[in-house]
Parts: sequence; structure tokens; C-alpha cells
Amino acid sequence: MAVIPIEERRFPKTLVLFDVDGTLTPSRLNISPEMLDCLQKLRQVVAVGFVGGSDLSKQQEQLSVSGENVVNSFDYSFAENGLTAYRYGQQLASQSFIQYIGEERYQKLVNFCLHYIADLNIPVKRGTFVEFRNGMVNISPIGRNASTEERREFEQFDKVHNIRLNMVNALREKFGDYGLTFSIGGQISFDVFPTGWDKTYCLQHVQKEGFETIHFFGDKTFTGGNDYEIFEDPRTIGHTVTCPEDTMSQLRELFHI
Ligand code: M1P
Repeated sequence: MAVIPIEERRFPKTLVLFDVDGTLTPSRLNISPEMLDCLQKLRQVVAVGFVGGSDLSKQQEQLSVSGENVVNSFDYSFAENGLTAYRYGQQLASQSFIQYIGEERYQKLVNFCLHYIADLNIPVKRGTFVEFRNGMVNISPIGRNASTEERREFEQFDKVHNIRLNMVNALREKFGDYGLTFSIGGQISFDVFPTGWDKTYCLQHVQKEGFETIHFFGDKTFTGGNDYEIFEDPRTIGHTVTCPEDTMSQLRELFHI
């Protein structure tokens, strides 16, 4: 399906933004052909973008169709909450976490996390407990090398034992003066970024574009979830979904696609 210019779409002043994991795809898995078809149809009528917490390489894996560059498949691509941003395939200027926090404070934070994780008694530990990204640092008590099955098991274990919540509370107490937000968004980790650099950060990239309506669809729209701030933001109309199938069904109803 050829992409038509924004001004020729049925609602050229409307932007629809999507969270990735749990909204466009199952957590950390790939987009389905049905969802791709649905998004292509949607892109005929409105502007379409994604805003995910992960870095762009993961979104490329999850959202790319036959290796196509994901930033060309959406009008707006926002990785790391918009700290890495693309508009019509062109990269926009962004800030960085390390510039904000500085090396000394960053190392205090990381050292604390690694000591804390070393002392944790959990059923499984794998590798990559700290993932350094452009706009945030992602911390995982089990480690980002966990398999899909190990992820699921950790998520269930965490629901009972509050491993991430307790760790985040310890970090808030220890580093309360750093101006950071700790956000539990996915299955095995939490994101750490300067307060305000949540998903609402991406809205500054679209603010001057003249959109009259901005819809946001996400699954973690509850207080403390990583979709909460943008879902609640007065600049967006928020929609809560339960899974990618629910996203498609709400889109079909709302936009008659
Ligand atoms: O998009 C939600 C989250 O997805 C991943 O979380 P997890 O690996 O814990 O399932 C991470 O990329 C995280 O940064 C992101 O917020």
C-alpha cells in the first residue's frame, strides 16, 4: 500500500501515537501481519507514530517488516521516550542521559545497583544488569539476556516478591536528590531517566506540527506504569488497551478502517 502525503489523508490534523510492547506487539516480540495491515490502513487516514521506552535497535527488530528501516514505516518514530526521534525518516535533535547526570553521579548510581543486585536472592540471574542508553539507563535484576521463558517466570516471581518495586524504593531513597524518575514499564526491568523525560517528552517534537488531535494508545496507563504520564497529559486523548488485538479492535471502531 503506497503511503500518501499527510495533507491528503482523511484527518491530516490527527496524530495517533502507540506504545510498542503490549500495545503494537506482545512484550519484546514481533509485530503481527494483522497489526501491520491495520497500521498501513490507519496511515491512509491519519499521521501515525510509535513511542517506546526501548532503544531504536529493539524497535527495529520488533516493528520492521522484511528488514525495512522502521523509521520509514511510521511518520514519527520515538525510541527511548523520544530521546531518539525521527520525523518522516529524518532524525531530530536529542539530549542524552549521561550529559544530564554526569559521569560521577552516574557511577554512584550504577555501583549501587550492581551491589544491590549482587545481594538479591532470586531464582535466576543472567547477564546485562545495566543497559546504558542515550536517554536513560535500564536496570534489570535478572539481566537483559534472560530468555522469553525466563522473562515470564521473573515477571510472575516479581508480582509476588516485589523485587523491582523494593529496588526502586531503595534507589528513590538513596538518590532522591538526582532528579530522576524510576519507571517499571516492562517484564524484567525498570527505566531510570531525568524527571520529565517520560513519554510526554516526545510531544515536544510534534507540538509545532499543527496537530489538533493527538491520540495515544498504551497498555501501562495506570499510575506508575510507563504510559501513565502521556496517557494523562492534556495534549493527548488516552486509550487503554489490554493487548495488540484490543488495539486493532479499538482502531477499527474509532477510525472505521
Ligand atoms: O517498553 C516497555 C519496556 O520494555 C522493556 O522492558 P522489559 O525488558 O523489562 O520487558 C525495556 O526496553 C524497557 O526499557 C521498556 O520501558
